[in-house]
Amino acid sequence: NKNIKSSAAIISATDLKKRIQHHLNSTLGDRVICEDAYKNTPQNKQAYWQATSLALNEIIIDKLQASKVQQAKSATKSINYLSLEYLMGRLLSNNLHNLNLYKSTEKALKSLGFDLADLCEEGADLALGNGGLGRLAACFLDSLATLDYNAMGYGIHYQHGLFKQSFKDGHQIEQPDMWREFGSPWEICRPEATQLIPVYGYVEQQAQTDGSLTSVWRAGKMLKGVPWDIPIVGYNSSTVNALRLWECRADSAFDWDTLNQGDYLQAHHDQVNAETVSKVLYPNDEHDAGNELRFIQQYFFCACSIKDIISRYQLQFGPLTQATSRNFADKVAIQLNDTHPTIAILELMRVLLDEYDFSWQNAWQLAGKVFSYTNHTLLPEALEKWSVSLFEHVLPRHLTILYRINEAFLNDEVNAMWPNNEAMRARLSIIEEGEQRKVRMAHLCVITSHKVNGVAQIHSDLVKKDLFPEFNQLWPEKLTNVTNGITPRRWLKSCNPLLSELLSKHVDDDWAKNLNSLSSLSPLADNASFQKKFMAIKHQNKVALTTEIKTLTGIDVSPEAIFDVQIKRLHEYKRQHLNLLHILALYRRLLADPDLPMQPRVFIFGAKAAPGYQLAKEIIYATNKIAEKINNDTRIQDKLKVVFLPNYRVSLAEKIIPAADVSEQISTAGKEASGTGNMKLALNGAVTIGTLDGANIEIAEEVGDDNIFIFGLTVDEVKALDIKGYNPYHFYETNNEIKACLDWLDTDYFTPGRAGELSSIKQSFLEGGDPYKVLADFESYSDAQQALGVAYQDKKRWAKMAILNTALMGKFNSDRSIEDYVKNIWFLTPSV
Ligand code: 26Q
Repeated sequence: NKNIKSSAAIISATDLKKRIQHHLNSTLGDRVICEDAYKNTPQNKQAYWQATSLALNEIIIDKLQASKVQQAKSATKSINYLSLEYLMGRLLSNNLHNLNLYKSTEKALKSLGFDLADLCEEGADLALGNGGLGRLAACFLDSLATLDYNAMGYGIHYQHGLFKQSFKDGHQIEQPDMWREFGSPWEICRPEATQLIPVYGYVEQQAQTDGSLTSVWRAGKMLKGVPWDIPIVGYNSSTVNALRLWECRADSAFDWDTLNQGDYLQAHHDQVNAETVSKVLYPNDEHDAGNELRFIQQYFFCACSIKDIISRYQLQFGPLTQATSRNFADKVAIQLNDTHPTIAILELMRVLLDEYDFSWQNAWQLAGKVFSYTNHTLLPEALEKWSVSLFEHVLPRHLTILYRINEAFLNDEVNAMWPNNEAMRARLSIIEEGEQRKVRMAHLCVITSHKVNGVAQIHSDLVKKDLFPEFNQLWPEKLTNVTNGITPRRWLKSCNPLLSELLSKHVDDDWAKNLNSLSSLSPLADNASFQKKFMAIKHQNKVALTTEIKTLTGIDVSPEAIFDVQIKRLHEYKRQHLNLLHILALYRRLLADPDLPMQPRVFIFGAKAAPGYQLAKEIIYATNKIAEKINNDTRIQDKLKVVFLPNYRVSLAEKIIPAADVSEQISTAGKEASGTGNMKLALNGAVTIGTLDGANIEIAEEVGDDNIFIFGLTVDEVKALDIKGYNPYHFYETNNEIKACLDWLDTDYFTPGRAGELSSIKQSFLEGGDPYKVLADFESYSDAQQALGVAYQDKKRWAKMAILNTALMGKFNSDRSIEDYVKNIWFLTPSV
């Protein structure tokens, strides 16, 4: 094993150079213009990026094969992670770091006249996800390979990932993401693992010889799933796993021969129809979009993955039968990343019953052993419900299985605990009765899974107490917590090379693996010379971001200012508009007193709004308009700047995070399940201003109250306020600053000649009832901001806080999260 591990390390710069040149000349068909004048054209840089990636992927694929052999030999249990989303970002730099080939590749490229860091910028982000949930999946894949676990990620090979964002006169414009218009050097197509997926049609009752009836599904249409594998390279480990993404195509044999005989053009239309299934990622997060295509996406990918899991199992361990089903459960675990892949449960049941002749009892028992489910949200609008009629239309056989699961659950388990309790049956049923009957996907997940976890302690507590109290009564051991984490490889080692180098000088251990070892820096937090070095690096990163800001927006900012960062999807519950309201207040204070003593501040936003989320788009527009006014107002002497960076994504996060002084984590308490940006920013030495919500609570526990700025209502206070009846007008009428700032939004001050354009935000606070308690938390937030500004001016105090934040983030290594899953939910052993 040691040999596999070190094989990459011994590849020299000279060797790498040869490999890169080979791909330039052969694979890419000599696409490069060699004359010096053309050397650094975009076209050439793209070609060199591609050749470098191809050369690297060749090395990676060798390791992938070796890992497969090793995993087969060790016969270890595998984890199959099912997720509709993976936010992988760029792969080149990360893969080089994880293989310990960054330095030699840098050298190889230098001798060819190129800068590696510069070339890394050529790669498109793999943006096959919306936000937190998708990025978490990517961090988990990194950790699984790093810890030598046998893991496969399953997802959809979207032709278009999350939309690209630009601004036109302050408004968000969405453009399609073309990440693989000309292919991607990281993908391997696996035609031999293609799957055929039935869909639509009807169920027939067929009499058996013994007189019993069985259900036979006569499908109306076949889809073809073609897998593309993206290798996942562990950090300093011998394991390379795969992310397997399914592309949907028409099953030409089926459609051309049986359905469309003689109708050549219709057959082509069917092909186009099938391709829409994997065409585009739904850009809604935390909101159920509920239409047929999304439903078919979910089913298509679940069905492909379940078939693939079974066929991989059989290839290694022999036929799957009732007799061997125990072995299957010992070798296969399946994790559902939220309810999006719930149909995998029904599909496994269907396959076992209809294709492997399992009894109901055996199939149900097996499903319970293999599946577990992660809940990522408590927001009611994000809890998936699909109409029974849609289910019936698309998956008639699965619906009959679902009914049977529900019946058994209600009659056996619910009735035993709450005998003859109709209200309880209605509450816990997988079917929600009403004008339109609906399937509650989360109920099916909880009823089936052996474990259900939330993603931070407080969130998991709320899942037990508020979301599923009865399920928790039924099965007290089932609901549990696994606090999220982030990979320190991407979110420190690769994105912040200057800080990484400093840390490596002062920490003996390999901190990128054992992040807890950074705690040995704590004594240095007071050390003047270390403080100086640490803050000099922060400053250098800020200078780099200053340049980026200028390029992207044309705005001049000073690296001497506080860089205050809020980067995440745009949502009312995340309260970007609380931040904005406070900016308005600061601006007002400065206009009233231009000599107000205040450390200059740059407020930096990055956020995409779901295209159909009107208010979110208006918050973006308002921020851009207010920024325009403030940034050009000479009266306030550059004390305040506001920057909204367009097209926030993983690769932009990697530039912003190392340069952040302040991390805004200001969701209404009880609404943000965990957050993971909070961890990334703190790890890079940003100080958090935040509510007692999600993982902020655990971050505060780690760094201590002196090194974080906590404000606002607690979960219990929010609940109490709701019971008492929250009246936002109270704050509007009694707080002059709030009133003035909100009334400002009605004027044309920020939108000359077009008064009222920003009024909807004010309305959401007043007539709209301020559902996320922005006005209630405003004063407390403003006070915390004030205290933070004072703290920043004490250079030593601030440096100490920043250092301690970096030093004390060990808990939030995603390797720790994975080990929690392994010990309590998956029960894996490493394959090396
Ligand atoms: C559902 C139905 C139809 C269409 C879309 C959706 C949908 C898609 C994405 C619903 C939710 C999501 C994404 C949720 C998400 O990203 N949640 C975040 O998960 C992170 C990782 O656990 C947490 O840190 C965040 O707190 C949580 O908001």
